[in-house]
Amino acid sequence: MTESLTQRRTLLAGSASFLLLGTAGIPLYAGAATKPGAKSALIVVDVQNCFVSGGTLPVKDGEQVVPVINKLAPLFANVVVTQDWHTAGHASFASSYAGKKPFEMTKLGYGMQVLWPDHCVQGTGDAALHKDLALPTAQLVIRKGFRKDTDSYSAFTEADGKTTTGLAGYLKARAIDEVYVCGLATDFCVAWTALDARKAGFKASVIEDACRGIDLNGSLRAAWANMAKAGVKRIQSSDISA
Ligand code: VGL
Ligand code: ZN
Repeated sequence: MTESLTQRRTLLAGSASFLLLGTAGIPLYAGAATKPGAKSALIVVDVQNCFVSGGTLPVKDGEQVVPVINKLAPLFANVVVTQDWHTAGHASFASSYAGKKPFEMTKLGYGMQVLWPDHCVQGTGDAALHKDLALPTAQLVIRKGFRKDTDSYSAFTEADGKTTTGLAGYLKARAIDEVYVCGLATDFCVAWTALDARKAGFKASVIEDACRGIDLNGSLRAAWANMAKAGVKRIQSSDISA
């Protein structure tokens, strides 16, 4: 056997877990199987009408997460659901500012804010959970972004960086130390939730195929990089077993 072939064999053996490739040759599977336990919670982020086709801030293919999440949820003893839940005239809406358009930025008291189309207004059908989302075992619904002057992508901490939603306290009081995050959108509410979970001391994984992203000016790539740096695991729904 030539030396280069030996080296190649060794290399291949060393990367056995990366051999399942997607259509673009991108690894589909790079993690070990994981089994959620009594201390694990699934956090289902913002699977609401506003973020799917026909909604006010549709995420491309957003509705495709629904069957994936419905299949995952029974594998978890603890399930938490979130809803983006804004007031009318919310500070994150472009329509609240003269001369501002959706997807532009503005500076608010707590820092830079992306301005969005009006979306997920409290009590509207647009803010309701997707009708096919089937989470009969979910135990808590966290609503966020309900203060007119403050956005909240994260399910843990509002955009001012200090006001808590109470979620970390709830999970800790229930001895949960690990969260699996899925839903919409990967690069905003899912990523901010996973990053804040790490800050609050939880182990955190994001289930990639149970999420879809908005991808505004490279935000999806940046979100995955930030999450990797913070120790958030990037996994697939097929990595999770009962
Ligand atoms: C979200 C933008 C604005 C999200 C919420 O759920 O990711 N994105 N509000
Ligand atoms: Zn919002």
